[in-house]
Amino acid sequence: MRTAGVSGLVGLLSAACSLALDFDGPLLDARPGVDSATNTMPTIDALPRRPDAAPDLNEPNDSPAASATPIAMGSLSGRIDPAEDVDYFRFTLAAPAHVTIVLKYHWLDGDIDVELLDTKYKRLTQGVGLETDDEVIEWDLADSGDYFIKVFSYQMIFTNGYTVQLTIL
Ligand SMILES: [Ca+2]
Ligand SMILES: [Ca+2]
Repeated sequence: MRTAGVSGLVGLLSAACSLALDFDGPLLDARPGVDSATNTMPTIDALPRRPDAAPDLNEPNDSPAASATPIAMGSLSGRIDPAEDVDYFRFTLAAPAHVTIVLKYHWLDGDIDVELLDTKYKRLTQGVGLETDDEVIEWDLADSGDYFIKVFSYQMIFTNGYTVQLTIL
């Protein structure tokens, strides 16, 4: 009985392990540039970089309080480069509004993400999709004041260009 019980337990554990180690499905955390066999990243210099990348005319915009780029209804283009770069945009509401923020970029060139921050720089929501070209945020803002859009690269390891589009309704 005791031997059979242990054997049964081993069987259960084996079944659990084989489930946990099933790599046939899609990789949930696949990222551009990641070697799926070793799960390692190439060096930043080896990552794809557009040779014709234009400089980011909105720089410096690394601080929400001191240097955020003003944005109104419409679009602005920017670039995360170097990978540690963070870009802040500021828009002002005079009354409650429904805002839509679309971050347009090519995911295969480098994964970048977007966040919406409130008047005190606290994150309200984020767009951090995997393996998609664009991030979309929709949010209802109840108070007037200055709000902030933060654009940055996943784990600060990618460079990429983007367009951020703001709609206020
Ligand atoms: Ca930038
Ligand atoms: Ca910046």
